[in-house]
Amino acid sequence: MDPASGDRAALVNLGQLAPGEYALRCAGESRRLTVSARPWRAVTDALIKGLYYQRCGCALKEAHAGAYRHPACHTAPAVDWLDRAASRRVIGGWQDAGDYGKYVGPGAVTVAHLLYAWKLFPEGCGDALNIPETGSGIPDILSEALWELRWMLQMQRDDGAFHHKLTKARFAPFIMPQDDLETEYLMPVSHCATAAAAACLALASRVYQPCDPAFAAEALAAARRGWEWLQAHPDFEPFRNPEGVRTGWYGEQTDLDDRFWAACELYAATREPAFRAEAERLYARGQHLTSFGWADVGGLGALCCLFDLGEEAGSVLYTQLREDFLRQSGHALALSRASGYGTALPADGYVWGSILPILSGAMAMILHHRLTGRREMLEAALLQWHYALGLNALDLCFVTGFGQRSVQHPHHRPSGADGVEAPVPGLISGGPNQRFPYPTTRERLAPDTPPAKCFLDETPSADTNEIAIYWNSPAIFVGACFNSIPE
Ligand code: 9MR
Repeated sequence: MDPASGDRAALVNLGQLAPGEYALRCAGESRRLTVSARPWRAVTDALIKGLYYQRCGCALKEAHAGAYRHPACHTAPAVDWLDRAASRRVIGGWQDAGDYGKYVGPGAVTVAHLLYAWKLFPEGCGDALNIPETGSGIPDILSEALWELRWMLQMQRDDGAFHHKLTKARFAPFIMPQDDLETEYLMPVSHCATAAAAACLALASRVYQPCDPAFAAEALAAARRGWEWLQAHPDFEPFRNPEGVRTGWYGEQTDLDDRFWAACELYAATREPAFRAEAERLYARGQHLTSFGWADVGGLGALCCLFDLGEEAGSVLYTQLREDFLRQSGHALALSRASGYGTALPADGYVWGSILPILSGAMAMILHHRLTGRREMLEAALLQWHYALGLNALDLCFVTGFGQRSVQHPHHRPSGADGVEAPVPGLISGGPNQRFPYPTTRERLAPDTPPAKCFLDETPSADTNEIAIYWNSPAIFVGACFNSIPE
């Protein structure tokens, strides 16, 4: 019994199959199976390319985007929400999700997933993605991340703080990005955005040092200025949408996890003991070391300590943190074992964007395996990847453009407005959401619909079927891992 779906699930062992095409028949239904040694390259590459399709401020040319080409969008100067006389051009970045907003914290997390995917699994990330920079000598995944990083630098205010977001006052209707001409505003700064940007830019300064030293220096200087602002503003103030603003909130209860991540990355980038002391102090406040999402970034700090700094991090940030990490990541395995589909989410865990905790669990188990070699961790992590690709109660591949049954109507403005029948490929849907559905979704589902089936493959359903950059990115991390496992 699978508690989250009410399904009876069974595991069929097909034994060893030679590469080729097969049909699997059961109870009058038939599915094609492709068996190959490297089955996930194309989908992982497409997930990276999916971020290219989210690029803002530039034309997507036919040579790279095919039927999904469009002219440049969002090139007008942005106005400061708090000082309407002030405006400046802020160009680039990725559109966050199905809307055209750009948000610093979620962008920082997305970039971090890409940079760590590349650091840990370079051979798992394709380098022939047909983006404008392909063939430049810089790996495509790093070029794609730079698109966001260069935008992030422009989101910093003179005093070092980062604006929380660059959005309009309201979400656009379902129009193409180039037709979205209303004023974009630099919304107020926030503690969480500043700390996440500082962390991400410090990480980027190390990653890009060999290929773009000028950018690396600029990124580190910006990270330091962000950190100085945080030191001068120790009291956390949650971001709130100003009166009249209805775009994404990304509100948080604390910035301790963001500051922890920033202290770790700044220590890794500079080796200055003050950053380590601050990271140790923040770690002692308690961190969720297996959270890798936009709201809780403790796991990114752990990634930095365990896999970049290693034993150099010292007894607290390595030895003790490692033990803590192994214990916390054991939770994902227990959840996976309790699920009929092996999904590392409890029945009451189907939130908006349930794909995120599921893929976060996969990341935690992958890292656990890397630290200990425990095989069952990797096997359970693989089940989360399978979940994303179709081993789930909806019998649906959540990545657009892949599989025999995949999401067709994501809540994604270009997919809805471009006149092309198929959605933009390589985007992953947030998936079932039982906890905070729209009333309109609730109405369309039977009242006893089990959590793992609270999903509508319908364009208006942002609550179950939106896409987001920070859902693509953990999938890229996980895909890159499984691409690089030796046969
Ligand atoms: O991913 C966010 C999810 O965790 C929240 O529950 C939800 C409602 O506040 O918002 C999600 O983020 C959305 C953001 O606010 C605006 N852009 C689209 C995002 C994905 O749905």
